[in-house]
Amino acid sequence: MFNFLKDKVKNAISSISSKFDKEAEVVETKEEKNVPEAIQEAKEIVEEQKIEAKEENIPKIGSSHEEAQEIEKITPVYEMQTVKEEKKGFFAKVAEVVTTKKISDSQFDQLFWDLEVELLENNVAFEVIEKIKTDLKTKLVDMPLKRTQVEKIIEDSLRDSISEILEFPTFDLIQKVQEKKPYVIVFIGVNGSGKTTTIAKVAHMLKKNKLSSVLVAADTFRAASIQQLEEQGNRVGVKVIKHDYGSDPAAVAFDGVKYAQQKGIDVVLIDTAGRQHSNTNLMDEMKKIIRISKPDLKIYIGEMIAGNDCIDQIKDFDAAVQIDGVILSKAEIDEKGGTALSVSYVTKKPIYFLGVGQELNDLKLFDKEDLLKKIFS
Ligand SMILES: Nc1nc2c(ncn2[C@@H]2O[C@H](COP(=O)(O)OP(=O)(O)O)[C@@H](O)[C@H]2O)c(=O)[nH]1
Ligand SMILES: [Mg+2]
Repeated sequence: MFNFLKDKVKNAISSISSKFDKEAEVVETKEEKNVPEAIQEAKEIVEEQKIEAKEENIPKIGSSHEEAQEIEKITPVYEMQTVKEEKKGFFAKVAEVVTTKKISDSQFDQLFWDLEVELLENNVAFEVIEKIKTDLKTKLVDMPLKRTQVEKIIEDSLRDSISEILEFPTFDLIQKVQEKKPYVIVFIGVNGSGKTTTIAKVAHMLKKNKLSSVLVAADTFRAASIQQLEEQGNRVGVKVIKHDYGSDPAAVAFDGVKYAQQKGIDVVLIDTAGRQHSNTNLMDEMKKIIRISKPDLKIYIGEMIAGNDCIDQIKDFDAAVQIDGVILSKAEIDEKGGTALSVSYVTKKPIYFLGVGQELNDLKLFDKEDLLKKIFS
């Protein structure tokens, strides 16, 4: 997960850098040198003149020992003279020609292509690529650069873009659920995205933080789902509220909330049936569950491996029931990682957690800094 920058994207960056070197227009600019550089240059001039002086003025004395002594004698004199004579001139002479290279807008598009392909293949959505591209353009196009700078500029720009994309307020579930009692969370998503498993992980996390919870089997669509939630409930050691298979999910949700109120349970976790946004009946049923249970938080569970599909689903569910945030499951089996960027940038929804396995502890807080470190280490 999130190692997409390590290999192929890195290669794409070096390839941009070498193409830049080959294809960019050469720009020669006069550059004023600063004082330390000027002094260094002055010393070099003195050295050159010393050599010239030796060659011109040294009397032809027989032994090399005498010759050396003679050089010793005349050198300081020459050095002083030269410095004196040239002193005024040094600073006038410090403008020197520097060769850099720059690329045009259309050249940039060509060069960026390699990186664009890699990002696309890593599930980075088109909109995100456009942002990365625009950010990078301001740093590369029409800017006179030395070849050695290019790779670093691209990497830094990419890091800044990603950091900006993943910028959302910190989320503290444990603190949040204590704002109200019972705190109601409904989990939404397509079939098999990991809703039931994630609910168990959340219940486990709450339990570890000494908060009680009840699971609600509002997925009455399949008999197996109720059973699956019960198994998870047993695994964590929390109660499951259920009705019969085929009954009204909104009624179960209502009962779950009522149960929590009566028993003083801290958090209600409502499991819902997987549905496709295109299924109007199921979407209406979802809206009913929400109207009745009045959740404090609506979390979309999406699969990291779903890539761009995940984004379209979030957009549609959000249009129907306004999602607060996202948990991306199966992050540990995703080699790419671009989905997180895409979800965050395109849907503007915060990513709360990543599901990183099937065990109860496999729920990791989504941490931007940690992620950036992993990507760019
Ligand atoms: N590897 C991996 N598998 C997961 C993760 N979360 C869920 N799963 C598996 O994905 C499958 C579907 O999960 P489930 O919770 O039943 O999805 P639901 O239909 O949305 O309720 C199950 O086999 C889970 O064990 C995860 O973070 N990593
Ligand atoms: Mg389920």
